[in-house]
Amino acid sequence: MVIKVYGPAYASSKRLMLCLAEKGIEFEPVPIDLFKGEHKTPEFLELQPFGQVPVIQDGDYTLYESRAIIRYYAEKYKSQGTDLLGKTMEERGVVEQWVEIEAHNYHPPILDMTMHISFASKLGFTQDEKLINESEEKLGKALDIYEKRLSESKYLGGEFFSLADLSYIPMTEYLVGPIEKEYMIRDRKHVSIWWDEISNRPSWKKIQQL
Ligand SMILES: N[C@@H](CCC(=O)N[C@@H](CS)C(=O)NCC(=O)O)C(=O)O
Repeated sequence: MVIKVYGPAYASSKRLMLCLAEKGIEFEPVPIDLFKGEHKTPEFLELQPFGQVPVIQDGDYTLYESRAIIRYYAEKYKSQGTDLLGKTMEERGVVEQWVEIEAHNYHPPILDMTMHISFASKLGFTQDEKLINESEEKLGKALDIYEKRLSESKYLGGEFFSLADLSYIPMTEYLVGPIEKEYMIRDRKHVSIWWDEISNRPSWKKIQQL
């Protein structure tokens, strides 16, 4: 049975589709238009009561929260495709650490900048310059820590590509693309090399073409 991925156009959904692509798992994207409020219909709320994408349906199994979904498939298909978790419990711990850091220290400032730089006029709210500047400052501090980490190991989780790196790709794409802050990556030598490495993976090229 092919896995259905609801809301493929958005960053959090791309995170999980990237995981499926690395694992060589087939999926079917099901478009959900947030601008038309399709995530708040009674049918969608049956699937995801918080009214957010992504959601997956795998047969009669339904799951939401992109990071829960990538952990689920990385474990379920551990020996298929790219091993995204590490070989030992200790490697796994480090991978999980950087996935958590992405969720709490990286995604939120980029989301705030994206909303206020790219979507304020479309969604009808006033762009908040103060929030944009504060978010950039927060993100800069996080990136300085990544720079140090990546001067010590090739990838965030260690010497192997893992969920720790994969989980950063969709939001970094916003940063270097629509919100035009690529200098935040390029000003940091090791972060810049890491970004070139991970964003050139065939899995990401495939997701970008969807
Ligand atoms: N923690 C959730 C966040 C999901 C999320 O923020 N989804 C956004 C699109 S990327 C969304 O559905 N926004 C619409 C809304 O919150 O009303 C996850 O990782 O799955």
